Amino acid sequence: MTEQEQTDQNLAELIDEARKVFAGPIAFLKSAPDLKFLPDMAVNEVAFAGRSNVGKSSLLNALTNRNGLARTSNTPGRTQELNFFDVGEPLRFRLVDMPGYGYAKAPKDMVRKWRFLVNDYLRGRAKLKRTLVLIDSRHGIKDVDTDILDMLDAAAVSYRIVLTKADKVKASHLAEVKQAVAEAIRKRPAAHPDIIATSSEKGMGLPELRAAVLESVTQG
Ligand SMILES: Nc1nc2c(ncn2[C@@H]2O[C@H](COP(=O)(O)OP(=O)(O)O)[C@@H](O)[C@H]2O)c(=O)[nH]1
Ligand SMILES: [Mg+2]
Repeated sequence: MTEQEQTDQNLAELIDEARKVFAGPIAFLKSAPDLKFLPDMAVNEVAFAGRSNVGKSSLLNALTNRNGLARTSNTPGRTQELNFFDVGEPLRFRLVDMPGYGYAKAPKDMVRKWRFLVNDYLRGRAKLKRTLVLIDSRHGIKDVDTDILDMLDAAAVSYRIVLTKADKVKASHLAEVKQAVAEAIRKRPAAHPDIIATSSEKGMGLPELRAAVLESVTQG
């Protein structure tokens, strides 16, 4: 087998295992409105972050094939707490749904809140292996996203960009946004270089994202 064939086979196996893990038991554990309510650090964690309305709840539901796992809503800015979900039985890892930021009616407050979150939760959480930062495929990285990426870099919190709602743009536009985002994160120290484009509506990129989540929690 060539090296490339080996790499392809490993990825295919990871994707297959990730599919099974995400099809298995996943349960809401708890909401933490405040950092003193955080659960124990029993297993590794992956956090989901992004602007309000970016499609975070939809993506969590699509990844886990569960419609009501994370509440989707058309009222942005409502989720204010950290929501923890247990994956696997026995427990393998946790997904963490973070509050949306950049809600139009209170951008300053949200950014301030995020500064606390990054510094107190994300930076101090030894079991947090990666934060997925969701970016809308139609808009690319906005100023408020840049503020969050700056905080993550400063706090040395490993993150990876996930494009959402890819079905809403033409393939040519998606390629341009991907290129622009790749360029924007190239020199960012805590950014993973690979970007995954997804659509919760059409299922695009979901097998790859499940694999990326599994990979990040499996290391160390
Ligand atoms: N076309 C399309 N719409 C989406 C997708 N993901 C989310 N949406 C829509 O975007 C809006 C916000 O989604 P939601 O998951 O509640 O965003 P959140 O605020 O980040 O949790 C809702 O109206 C969703 O139906 C997607 O992949 N494709
Ligand atoms: Mg939501």
